[in-house]
Amino acid sequence: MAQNDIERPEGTAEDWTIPQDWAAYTPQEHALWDKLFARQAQMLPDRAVAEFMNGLDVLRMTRPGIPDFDELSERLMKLTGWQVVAVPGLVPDRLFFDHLANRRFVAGRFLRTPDQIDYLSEPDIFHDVFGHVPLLANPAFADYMQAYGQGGLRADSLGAIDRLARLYWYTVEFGMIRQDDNLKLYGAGIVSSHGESIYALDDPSPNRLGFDLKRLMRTRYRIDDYQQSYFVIDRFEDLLRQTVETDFAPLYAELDGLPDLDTDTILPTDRVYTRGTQAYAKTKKE
Ligand code: HBI
Ligand code: FE
Repeated sequence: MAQNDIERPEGTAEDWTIPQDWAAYTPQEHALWDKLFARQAQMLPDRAVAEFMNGLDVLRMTRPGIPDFDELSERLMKLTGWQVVAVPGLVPDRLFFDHLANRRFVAGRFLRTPDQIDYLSEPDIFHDVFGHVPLLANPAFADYMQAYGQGGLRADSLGAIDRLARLYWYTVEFGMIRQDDNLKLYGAGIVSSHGESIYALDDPSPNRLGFDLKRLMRTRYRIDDYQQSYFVIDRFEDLLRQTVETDFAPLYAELDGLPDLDTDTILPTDRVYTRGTQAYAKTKKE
């Protein structure tokens, strides 16, 4: 989803960052973070990619309470040169890419309320920090995120942000990976969601297809419900290498001549891990 038409809120810096103001979190908010954390930490060890679990550990995110961005940044800086900075909410695309290109991950500082435990329309601190930050401790993934930011700045000048956003969606947000012959989760949108962490791996509904950069940039996505297709990579290094080595400008031009693909389409050329029944999506249609 392109975010270009939003105005900078009062009290934010030129780059839209704000202080996290860690001391302002209430005991109730820390307790809600702990509850969300415990629920995911219990289920993810068998489901999430080993690098994600390792990130929680090396960043000391397993300690109770909402993490302090300064502490996270200090640890990340030593490991991969990344920082975590607070923003009030969604920021314009160009700025988002610019932060990534400079190894700054922008994170919401607000926490969902108890009645929004399972559904949110804007990324909160649990999604952004629990979901995204652990993998920034992994060198290949950390480099991929920076390369994505640099690619975003170029895509912006080529009018191709919507295409590139699909790459982010199907990797950083909803990506799956093959590890020791099993499918594992790494996308932040999945691992920060209790329901989707189960659905993405166990449910017979969604397609699970091999990652293919060009194919994926033709594929629409759903922002309002569980995904109908997930794309599976073999290793983070592949993602990084393809993103760095591919010249996106001719690719965008080529894609302009091809039709978009629906969220549930399977092509004859797809590497199919699971042919989904789409039963879940069908229950949502009147
Ligand atoms: N802003 N805070 C925030 N978080 C995001 O994930 C985000 C954003 N702005 C734009 C954006 N994502 C996407 O539209 C880009 O990936 C294209
Ligand atoms: Fe996200």
